[in-house]
Amino acid sequence: MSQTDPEVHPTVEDVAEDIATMEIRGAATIADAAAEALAAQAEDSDATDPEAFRAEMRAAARRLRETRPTAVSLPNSLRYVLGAMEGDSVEELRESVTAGAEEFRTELDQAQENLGRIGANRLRDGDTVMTHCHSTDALSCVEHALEQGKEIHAIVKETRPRKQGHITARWLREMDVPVTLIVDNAARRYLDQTDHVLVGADSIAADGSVINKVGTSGLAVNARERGVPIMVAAQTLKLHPDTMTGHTVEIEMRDEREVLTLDEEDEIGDVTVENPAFDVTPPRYVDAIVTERGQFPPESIVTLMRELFGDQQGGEPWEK
Ligand code: RUB
Repeated sequence: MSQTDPEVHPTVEDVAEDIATMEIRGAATIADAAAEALAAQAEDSDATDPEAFRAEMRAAARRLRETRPTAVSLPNSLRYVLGAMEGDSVEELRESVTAGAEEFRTELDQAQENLGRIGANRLRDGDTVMTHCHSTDALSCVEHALEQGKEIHAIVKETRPRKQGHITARWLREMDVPVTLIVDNAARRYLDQTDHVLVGADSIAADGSVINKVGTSGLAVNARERGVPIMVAAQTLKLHPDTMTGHTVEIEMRDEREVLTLDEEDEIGDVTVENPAFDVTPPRYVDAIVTERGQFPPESIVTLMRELFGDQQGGEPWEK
């Protein structure tokens, strides 16, 4: 935060902290929480003039933006809500922000539902899906397949180092899906029993590359070699507009202590630990990107991006 930045609301501070520490995690959930935090900032602001109010909103968005760099759903959410901000008085501005946040959150839920219905059509009765990490978009496809009366089985990768596979296993069990939990290294062996690899995405680049939890790219390469189709469930909120103009997606590097505790390091000796949270799966390893607007071969996702973002250029609303 710069010297001149106004104070941000405690809710924004708490949400930012929870996103950074992964209490709130997963691209869609992060986007939803960020929109809600902006609404809290607007509702409780005691700014008396419109410019002070706008400055507060920008400071709140900046604070949320700096938490995690890879999931584009976060800046897309902030852009949506700040883009809705309009009016001449504080009251008008406040109302436009809270209405924008509510609309965003409703659309997000709706998109996930619609995507789930489309993705479910790819799954047949009796299919086994292999999952990596925990994706609410991916699980929406399973949920809708079950609603269509299909029986689905799941092989769930543990997903080191944070073990988000446990969250996926819990959600699937709540849906009564039979779950086999495996360590990440066992994935190739179990691809023989898998009908679809089903993952989510944090960002999708204009060339159709999929940025998702580290390990996704290795899984996709192995799946392709075994002839297992790879399906990415990603609502259009995951499309990264900056990649249309040549920017790359920053891969978050997380704390080494997620991989190696101090005690473990004492035993091993001094080692360098690298802990990238995400990786990039090239489009040639992806069979379909399933969005709420239909399913796309990865190479054609750019047409959808042009339609959605047009020639969108220039700085972000929180950078003004
Ligand atoms: C989460 C992750 C998920 C995507 C999609 O990583 O890689 O696959 O965010 O999730 P982390 P969703 O646990 O590091 O946040 O479909 O819920 O948006």
